[in-house]
Amino acid sequence: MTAAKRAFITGVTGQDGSYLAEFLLQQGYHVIGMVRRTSTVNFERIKHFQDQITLASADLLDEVSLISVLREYRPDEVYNLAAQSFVQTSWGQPVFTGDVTALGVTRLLDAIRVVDPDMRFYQASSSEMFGKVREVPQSENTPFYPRSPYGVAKVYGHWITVNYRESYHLHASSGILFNHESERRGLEFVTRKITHAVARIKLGLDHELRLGNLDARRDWGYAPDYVRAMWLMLQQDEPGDYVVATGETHSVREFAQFAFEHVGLDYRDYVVQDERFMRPAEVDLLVGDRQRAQEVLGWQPTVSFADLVRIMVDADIRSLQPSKTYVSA
Ligand code: NAP
Ligand code: F7E
Repeated sequence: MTAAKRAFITGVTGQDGSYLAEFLLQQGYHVIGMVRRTSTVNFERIKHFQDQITLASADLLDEVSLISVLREYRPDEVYNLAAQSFVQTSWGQPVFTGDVTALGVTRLLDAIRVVDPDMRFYQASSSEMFGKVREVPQSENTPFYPRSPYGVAKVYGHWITVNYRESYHLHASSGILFNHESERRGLEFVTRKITHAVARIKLGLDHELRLGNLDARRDWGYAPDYVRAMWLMLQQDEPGDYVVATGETHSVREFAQFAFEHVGLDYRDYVVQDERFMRPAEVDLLVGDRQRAQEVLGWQPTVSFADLVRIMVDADIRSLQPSKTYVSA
């Protein structure tokens, strides 16, 4: 009997890390999830399968900690999903964002190089690298023009991955993933902010939703589909870069409209525009060309935009229902 493959995931407590860990468990992997020290436990997204994975303590800011955990667990595959991932915060904390989201990638790649260069590596690159887009739709060949410290940090992470692949012959791949959402999305991101507010308004717990730019357009998919693409990249004989996207674009306004309509409400009665949520520099339009991922990896999305909105609104209503009962009692 062959031993189970070992996968090491940074960012396992995040949206994508939690779905990827579940996916890899289903594939028979031994999953090692890297967690950083926090004053309170932050395992909300992984608690339902926490007993099936190994947790390893380390931080992307600390290279020695990365070398130690890789030495201890000797994974076959390393998925780097950890980051300061909220674009808005990256203007307030640009140096910190660069340290984690950009230099953190070098620390992890170097740790692999030192411990065992045969480990396969996945870097969570982002459509934010396209920023002020040079062409529509965006593919692997579209030049980057990032519009935030986060986007700039991701461009660094992307190129250092390419550089270590070419310098040290690592099996290092970069997934240029467009926005992907779910019921596990952080509450600060616009989709979840909307669906959570819609649920609260429907249940009588709130009366308005304050948003920034309603005209920004994004290519939104469903996160569980996207973690499958990460895994497929590391199963290829050759490493590479892949755009992962639905190929459809919708505005924030349309997302809000669909979400309110799903519960029989009109978004115009509740959405208020608020300068506080506007960005110093905006990414106006993202839409990805996934041809390469479809042809080489055989990947395509399974959840439509309308279904994504419905899944998220329904999940938020379910999660808030007990508090409604409590409030109205
Ligand atoms: P997320 O929910 O914000 O999760 C980020 C994860 O990174 C969390 O587990 C967090 O740990 C961890 N982390 C942050 N700083 C760390 C550090 N210094 N050391 C170790 N761990 C650290 O992000 P996500 O949406 O799952 O995204 C996953 C990755 O894909 C990120 O790199 C993101 O930038 C990138 N990405 C996301 C999208 C998208 O649409 N979701 C699209 C393209 C690329 P704590 O729980 O302790 O905070
Ligand atoms: O914003 C607009 C905002 O914060 C989407 C991250 O996962 O995807 C994500 O980055 C759009 C922007 O995601 C509000 O101005 C309007 O145009 O949900 P978001 P993001 O910035 O696209 C990429 C691919 C990543 O890699 C990132 O890690 O929505 N918007 N009003 C708002 N955004 C927020 N957050 N809040 C608002 O009130």
